[in-house]
Amino acid sequence: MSTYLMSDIHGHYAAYKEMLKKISFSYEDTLYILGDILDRGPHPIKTLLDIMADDHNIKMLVGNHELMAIKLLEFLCDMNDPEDLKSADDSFIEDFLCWVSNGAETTIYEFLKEDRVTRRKILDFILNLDVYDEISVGGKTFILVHGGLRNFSPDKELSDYEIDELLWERPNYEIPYYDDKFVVAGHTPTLAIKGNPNPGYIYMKNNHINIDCGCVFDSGNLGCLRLDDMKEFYVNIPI
Ligand SMILES: [Mn+2]
Repeated sequence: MSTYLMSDIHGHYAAYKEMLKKISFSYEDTLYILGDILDRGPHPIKTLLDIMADDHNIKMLVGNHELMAIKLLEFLCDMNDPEDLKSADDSFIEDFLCWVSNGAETTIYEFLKEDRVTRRKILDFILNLDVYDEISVGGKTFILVHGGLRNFSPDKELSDYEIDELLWERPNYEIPYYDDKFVVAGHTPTLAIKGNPNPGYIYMKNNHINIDCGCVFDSGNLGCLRLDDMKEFYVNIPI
C-alpha cells in the first residue's frame, strides 16, 4: 500500500508502462499524476486511455497542456471534416496555433483515430480533473499541483488561486512556502532549474519538490517518487 507520484509523461507511453513495472504498481497502491500527459511524445491519447482504465487507484490532476487542449478537443470531438476549421473565429485559431506550437500534433493525431464515443469520454475525463490535491503520507503533508503557487500567500486557501497561477507557475525554490507542508509540482523540467546539481532527477529544496525530470529530452528521465519512504525511481527510454 504505497503512494507514488509522477508528472509530465507527455505521451511517453513506453516509459510510463516501464515505470509501473519498475515500481511493481499493484491494486493496493495509489498513483498521483500531476498533469501534462498530453502533447510532445508519440502516444499521449494511448497513455491517457491507459490511465482512465485504471481509475480506481490512479488520480490525475490537470496540467497546462490538458487545459490548452480542452477547447480544441471539444471542437475535434464532433468534427466531420478538417474544412470545418475554416469557419472558426480568430481567437479559436490563435488558441489552436498556440497549442500546436506546444506539441499538440501527436495528441490531435491519436484523438482523431478514436471513435466519437471515446473522444467524448476522453474530453469528459479531462474536464473532470482536479486542479490540486493535498494528501498526508507517513506523517508528512504534500500539496500536489502541476505548476506551483503563483502569488503565494501563506493564508491563502488553495481554492482561492486562479487556475493559471497553479498550472503555469515556475516556483521560486529559494523561498520555502510552508514549514509543515511540501509543495510537489511538475511542469518545470529539473534540467531547466538554474544551479541544479542533478538535472534530470527529482529536485528538492526548501520544502519544494519537483518531479518533472524531463522525459521528453534526451538527457532527461521519467521520475517517480514514493512518498512513504521518499524513494526515487527513474526510467530512461529514448522516444
Ligand atoms: Mn506543464
